[in-house]
Amino acid sequence: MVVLSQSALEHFPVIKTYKSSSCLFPGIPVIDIKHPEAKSHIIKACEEYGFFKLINHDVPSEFIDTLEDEAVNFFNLPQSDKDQAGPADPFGYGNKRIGLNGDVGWIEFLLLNTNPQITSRKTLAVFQHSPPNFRNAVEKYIAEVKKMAYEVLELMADGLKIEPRTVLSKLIRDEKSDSCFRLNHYPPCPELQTLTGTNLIGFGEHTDPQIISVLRSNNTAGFQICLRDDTWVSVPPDHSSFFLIVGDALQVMTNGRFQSVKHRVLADDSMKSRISMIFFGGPPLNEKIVPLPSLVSKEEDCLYKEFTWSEYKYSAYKSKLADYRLGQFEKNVGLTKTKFPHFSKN
Ligand code: GA4
Repeated sequence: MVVLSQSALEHFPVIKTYKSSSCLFPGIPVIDIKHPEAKSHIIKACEEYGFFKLINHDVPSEFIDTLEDEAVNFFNLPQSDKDQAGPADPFGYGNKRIGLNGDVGWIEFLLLNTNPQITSRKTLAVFQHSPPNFRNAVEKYIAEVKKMAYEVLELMADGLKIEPRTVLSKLIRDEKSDSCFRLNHYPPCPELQTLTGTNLIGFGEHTDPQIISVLRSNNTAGFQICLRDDTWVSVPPDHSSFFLIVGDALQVMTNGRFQSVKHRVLADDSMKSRISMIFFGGPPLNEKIVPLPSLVSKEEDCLYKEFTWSEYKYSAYKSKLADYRLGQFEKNVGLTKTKFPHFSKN
C-alpha cells in the first residue's frame, strides 16, 4: 500500500487542491452535550451545516485509545493477512476500492456490520483474522458511542419538539437496527508534494445514507465538509471529540429541515497516517423512512415518497459515491434544493 509510483498515481482521482485558500474552518459548530441549551444548539447546527463537533461527552478515552491502537495493529499486519479479511463486499477489508461500483480512494479500511443478530459471515471472518483483542476493542467502543448517539438523537427530538423523545433514538437502539462501523486508514502520501497544486482523494465526496454518523479520528487533517454555498472547508482535527454527520434518512425524516452534509477526505501529503472510526446509525431494514408527521403541516408539503430503509440502502449500494441518492425518492425531483432558504446558495 505504501509504495506509490507515478503510474499508480495515474489511477487515482486527483483533484486540484486549494490548500492555501481552502480554509481551515474555525466556524464549525461545537456543541457541549451537557450545556442546558444543547438541544437548540444541535438543531441550529443541523439546519445550517448538517454537521457539528461534540465535546464534553462521556465516552471513556481508554476505549477510544485502545481501539485506535488495535486499528493501527490491524493495518500494520502483512498485506496477505489483511487480504484474508477481504475483499469488502461491502463488509470486510477493503483496499483502495470503495463500494461495488468502481469508486477508488487512497485508503484501506474495515467495514463491519454491528447488529449481533445479523453479523455477516464477513464480519466474523474479520474478527477471526485480526489480533486477539481486536473484537473486544471494537465492541466496547461501539457500545459507548451508541449510548452517546442515543443521547444526541433524544436531544434532537427535544429540540424539534417531537414526542416521544425516543422517536429517533429507538431506531438505532432497536435490536434489528441496520448500523455499521468503519475503520479507515489513510496512509501518508508524501509524493504528492511533487505534484504541485494537486491532491489525492482519500474518500471521495458523498453523503451518508443512514440517520446519523459518529466520526472520530486521530489528529491528522484531511476531512472536509461542503457548506451550503458549495464551498469545501477543512475541519480541524480533534482526536478527543466526535463529529456528528446528518445522514440522508434524517434529511427525509425532518422533511428536509436538516440536510445530509456532503463530506470527503483528502490524503495527507505529510508523513502522517490518518486513522478514523465511524459508527453509522441506521434503522431496521423494514422501517419506513417518512417525514415525522409533526414536521409536515399538510400532506402536499411532504417532500419525499414513502420508502423503507431496505429500499433506500439497496438503491444506495447500486450508486456511485458522489451520486445524489435521494433524488429518485423526492416527490418533485429537484425542488428540494430551493424549497428551504438554508438550501439556497445565498
Ligand atoms: C457511505 C457511508 C458509509 O461509509 C457506507 C459507504 C458504502 C461502502 O463503502 O460500501 C457506500 C457509500 C457509503 C454510499 C454509496 C455506496 C455505498 C459506497 C458506495 C459507493 C458504508 C454506506 O453505508 O454508504
